[in-house]
Amino acid sequence: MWCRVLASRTRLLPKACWRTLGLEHGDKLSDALQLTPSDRLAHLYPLYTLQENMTEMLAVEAKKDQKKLLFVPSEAELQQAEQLFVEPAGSARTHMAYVSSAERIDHAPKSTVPEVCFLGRSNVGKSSLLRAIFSLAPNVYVRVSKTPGHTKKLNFFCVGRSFLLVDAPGYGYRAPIDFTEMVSVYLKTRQSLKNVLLLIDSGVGIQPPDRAIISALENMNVSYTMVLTKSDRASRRDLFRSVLTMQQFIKKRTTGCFPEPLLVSSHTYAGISLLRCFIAHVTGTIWKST
Ligand SMILES: Nc1nc2c(ncn2[C@@H]2O[C@H](COP(=O)(O)OP(=O)(O)OP(=O)(O)O)[C@@H](O)[C@H]2O)c(=O)[nH]1
Ligand SMILES: [Mg+2]
Repeated sequence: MWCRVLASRTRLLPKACWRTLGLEHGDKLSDALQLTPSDRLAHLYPLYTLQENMTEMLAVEAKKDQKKLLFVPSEAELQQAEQLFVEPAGSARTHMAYVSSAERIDHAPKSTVPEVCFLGRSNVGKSSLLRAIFSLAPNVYVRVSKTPGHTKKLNFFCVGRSFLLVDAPGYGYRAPIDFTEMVSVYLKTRQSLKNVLLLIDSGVGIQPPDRAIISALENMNVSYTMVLTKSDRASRRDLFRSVLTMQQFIKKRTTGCFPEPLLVSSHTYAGISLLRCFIAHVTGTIWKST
């Protein structure tokens, strides 16, 4: 009962509630498909639902900025992407795994497959997001910590032979001393890097260190995508404000940024299926038909 009240209020289910509802994890698409249509929509396409429900709150000016969402794959496409992140039954070799860590680019694994890097301020939730993405592969362990500055190296993870995902150290507070050298050389020279997911805390918004990284990415002509994290912590009103501010920032201040932010929670798994599909899309592993 508590879960249902909470769900109808926030439309985002806390992780613990999945079990109470008789669902196993909450990170699987099949679990989300058992939710009521509106909860399912909120879980799978958080930005879409947020925009739909908040239209009345918008001032006329802001309404002009409302546009049709660009990345809305079908549930079948979400399912296809999810399969990439599941260990195939009976497979002799490990499909998904931690590969290695690098302090310098010459320690990085060979760049033979497309790659996506998770970048953002210390504590924004990079490692947690990778952990949520790999939640269907129990053999992959991604370290998460409450202490900012926990990740010190570039950590590489493979998803079959399809692509690599890279967990980067955070910038800003307690960043590694050699952060700029390590990460900027990586961003400049890594041929296989297809997209940087730039994580921004949805309750905090873009901060001065983020602006510095955004201008570096723009100068280096690196394609990147804004990902608003920790959506479970902010109210719907604040989330909506963050999304709107972000959309306006992307439109006015960027050229290399994907024109639509993604909204995720690594705790409730809201938006995780969509993010998996986005990664599969930018790495060219599956093609979105719509
Ligand atoms: N409520 C909530 N907390 C989160 C979420 N994602 C991460 N956190 C918390 O934020 C803290 C930092 O998470 P990490 O994933 O280690 O952050 P990071 O960006 O990898 O941090 P560094 O490696 O230090 O740069 C941890 O206490 C997480 O539990 C989320 O979606 N919701
Ligand atoms: Mg980390």
